[in-house]
Amino acid sequence: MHGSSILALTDIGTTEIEIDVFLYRAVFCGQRCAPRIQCNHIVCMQGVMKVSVVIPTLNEEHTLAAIIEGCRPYAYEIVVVDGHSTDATRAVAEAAGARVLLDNRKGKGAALRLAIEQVTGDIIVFIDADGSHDPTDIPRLIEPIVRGEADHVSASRLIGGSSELHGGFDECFRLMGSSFITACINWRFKVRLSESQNGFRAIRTDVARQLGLTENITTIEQEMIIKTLKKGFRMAEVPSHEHKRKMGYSKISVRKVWFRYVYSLIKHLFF
Ligand SMILES: Nc1nc2c(ncn2[C@@H]2O[C@H](COP(=O)(O)OP(=O)(O)OP(=O)(O)O)[C@@H](O)[C@H]2O)c(=O)[nH]1
Ligand SMILES: [Mg+2]
Repeated sequence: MHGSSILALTDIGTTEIEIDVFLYRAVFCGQRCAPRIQCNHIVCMQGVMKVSVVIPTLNEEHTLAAIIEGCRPYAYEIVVVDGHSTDATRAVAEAAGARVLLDNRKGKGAALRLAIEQVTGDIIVFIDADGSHDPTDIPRLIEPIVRGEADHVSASRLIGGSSELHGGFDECFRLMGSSFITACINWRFKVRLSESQNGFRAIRTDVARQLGLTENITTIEQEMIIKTLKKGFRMAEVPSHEHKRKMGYSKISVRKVWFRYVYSLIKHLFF
């Protein structure tokens, strides 16, 4: 039954896709399309969907090329939004064939907001450049959107595991803070998410543009989730393992920004 339900579609635009019409499940054609960055479309019951992968970067020259390579099989376009890196990040991005945008120096949130306005795909996948997220999880991440069951899907390291979130006091504080914020969101919207801070997420482009996002820093992650729920869009989660940052340095100092998380949480939850 399964085999007979697979419909082979060729030459849709510049790509080849096979779609399981019973499961509405897109099968990516990574190897065949790998050399070309703007070739992948996903055919599903909602028509043809294009994935724009957005990678925010700030001095990530060591890990960026591998992330771009990893995302390429799933991406119609790859957009790197750079925070005026002082290393070779932009050169690496350009050499890998990504489209490069410069943010307004206000932070990762402002960078993502800029990209949301600029992408041309139907689904945006946000992924960090430090090697924490696994691009091979992209099909799983977008599947609830492709199946028409969700508008916004967050990867969860709380169900997928993390090699980064445990051990020291900093990690302990982050885990407690992030769990508290998630619990507040769950209580306010009567949902049961496991996490609210993951930088690896997929969202329909039209939905992202309707959210009216305002955060300039990493508080954008919780703002995206809260506004998705507040506006009645459908939120989903999938497990994804969080790896240790492979190279470079963390741009977040919890001690310096924790009050901005609390302020942003109260503001977006209740006002
Ligand atoms: N464009 C842009 N990207 C940024 C900025 N700050 C951080 N980033 C990128 O956003 C992603 C997440 O930043 P990280 O420093 O890894 O933050 P994090 O993953 O929450 O924290 P760690 O767990 O400590 O790594 C990385 O790809 C950064 O390069 C910024 O101001 N502008
Ligand atoms: Mg990181």
